[in-house]
Amino acid sequence: MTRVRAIELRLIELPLVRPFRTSFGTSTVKTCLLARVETSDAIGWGECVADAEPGFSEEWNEGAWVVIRDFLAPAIFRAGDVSAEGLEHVFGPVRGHPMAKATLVDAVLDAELRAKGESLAGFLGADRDRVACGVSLGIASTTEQLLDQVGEHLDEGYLRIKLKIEPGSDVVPVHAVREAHPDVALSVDANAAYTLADDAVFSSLDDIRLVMIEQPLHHEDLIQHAVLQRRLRTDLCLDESIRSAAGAAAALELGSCRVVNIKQGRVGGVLEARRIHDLCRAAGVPVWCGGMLETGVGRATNLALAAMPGFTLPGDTSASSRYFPEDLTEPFVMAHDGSMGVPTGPGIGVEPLPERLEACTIRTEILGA
Ligand code: NPG
Repeated sequence: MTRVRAIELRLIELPLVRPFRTSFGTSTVKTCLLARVETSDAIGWGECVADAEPGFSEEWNEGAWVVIRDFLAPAIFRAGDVSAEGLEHVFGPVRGHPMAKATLVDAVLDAELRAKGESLAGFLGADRDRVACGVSLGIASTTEQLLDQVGEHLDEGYLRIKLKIEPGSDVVPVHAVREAHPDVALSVDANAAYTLADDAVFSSLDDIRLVMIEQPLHHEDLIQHAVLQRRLRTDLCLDESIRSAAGAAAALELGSCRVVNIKQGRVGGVLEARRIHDLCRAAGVPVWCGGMLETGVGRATNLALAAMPGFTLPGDTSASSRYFPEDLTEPFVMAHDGSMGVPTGPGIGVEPLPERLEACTIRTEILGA
């Protein structure tokens, strides 16, 4: 148990190397919340995966800020001595907001592990020190540009290419990539842009030998995903639909997917992510580590998770250079074999570089007991 003395919240902004377009919008900068918790024993860092707008989920930066400031942080201070494991109970009266909760769960866990000198990967039971990396490419303006980008990333060594799709930009570009690279591990991510009425699109995609089709339908449509999964040979993967271990259990029971994208920041933090990993592993369902364009802080957290035994598919754990001209931490570099080292230091094993942190900070607020 430890006492949280203060929580420093920052809104930070980092330019992206290129705009990232999904079926729900285009980002040119990464803006996110970063929490630095100071406990009686150590400092810990947590990154919130919410975005500037509530497009991917209902949560967004300004909302997460208020939820943390007015509800989650006061609950921690009122509780007195806390542990990362116990925060689920402390946060019980606040419904939902898994991204805001993850920020603090991860930060308190980071502080606990730093105090003990234990790495997050070790704590989670990681069985490898390098993980296989894929890359997620945004919707391109032309198929030619997309093919260039795919070629560039394959040359760098990425082991799986994920293409964002939306109605009107799906079968043609994906087919072109498959023709150019017959043997590449290729997947698509629709970010919930389709309905069951898009049968023609799905049956064409089903012929392209994709590793998976990610989140084709609305995030609440578990039953409809199950209907679609029964129609397709290709595995469906759920992302936005899975917000907790209970949700993952429901999806598996219903047959809504055969693969799960685990983003710890989407499900309330690494402890809930571990529960999802455990239940998928017990069910023989492969999982992989998703990404939300995290800075080095969130990336370090994701890499530790991705080193757990059930993570059998390459994740969206790309190199810092794929996202930012300059990261917030020392950059994460991918080797030419498509693998990236998992941090080994205490906690998440990295910290923001002080000068970078100051340069990227838009706003700071210190919350105290
Ligand atoms: O490599 O971190 C990454 C990006 C992976 O495609 C990716 N993320 O829907 O999974 C997603 C998508 C995303 C990114 C969604 C940012 C919302 C915000």
